[in-house]
Amino acid sequence: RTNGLRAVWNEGRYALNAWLSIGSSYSAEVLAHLPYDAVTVDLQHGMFDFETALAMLQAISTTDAVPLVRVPENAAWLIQKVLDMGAYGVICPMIDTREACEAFVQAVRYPPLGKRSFGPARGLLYGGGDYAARANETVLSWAMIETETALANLDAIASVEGLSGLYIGPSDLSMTLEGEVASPLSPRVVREVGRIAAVAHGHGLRVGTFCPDVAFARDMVALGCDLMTVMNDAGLLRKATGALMEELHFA
Ligand code: 3PY
Ligand code: MG
Repeated sequence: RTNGLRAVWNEGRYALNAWLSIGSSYSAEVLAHLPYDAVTVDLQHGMFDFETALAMLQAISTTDAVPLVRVPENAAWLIQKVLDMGAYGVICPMIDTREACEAFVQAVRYPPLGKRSFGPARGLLYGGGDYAARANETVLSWAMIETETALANLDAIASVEGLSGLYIGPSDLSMTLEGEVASPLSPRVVREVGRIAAVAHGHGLRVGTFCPDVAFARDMVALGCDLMTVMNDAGLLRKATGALMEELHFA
């Protein structure tokens, strides 16, 4: 199976990505049935375990949405496990240096490019018989840029061979640059986000980002962002329910 995100980009569109922080295969299935191009299972801040993540990935693959996973940290065993579960892309938080990025890419890629161990389990069921032969080209690797150190090492990180994209974490960028998560994001953070996008595209990488609100998402479209995550499942539930309560004059 090819990676549907590449087809989206070849059409000149940006991809819309859903973000799952709620550990439920049903809620994963509900969002995956909306016209999202990709759905990400968040094992960093999502409060659930591997078994639940597996069920969520199975639910996502009842649709054409591309299954992605954000791992809790840059550790080869974690990265390989979610790939074996059938993730077609890994988003790795807090990549600060070229060395960290190299270790990340090595965990995602089979030899000779990397050091991933063979045992693709559900990867084969999802990807098909030629999964392993094609994994190095189908599976996406996203390094999250969300610290001041990463901003200083941007070019070195972006030049790692086998990396697919930079994924921006505006909340942690705000924490690192401003000491708080301001809403809307400060001009300094917005400026750095623009710089990350330019460096990524300059290196032939894709740009992904989390968008806390629609206004920021519009700015990101203008910057040529390739993968946009606008709010997460919990935020959307809260927003829709709040809007309903207001409509009912209940609030
Ligand atoms: C951040 O904004 O820091 C994120 O990690 C978003 O997912
Ligand atoms: Mg973050």
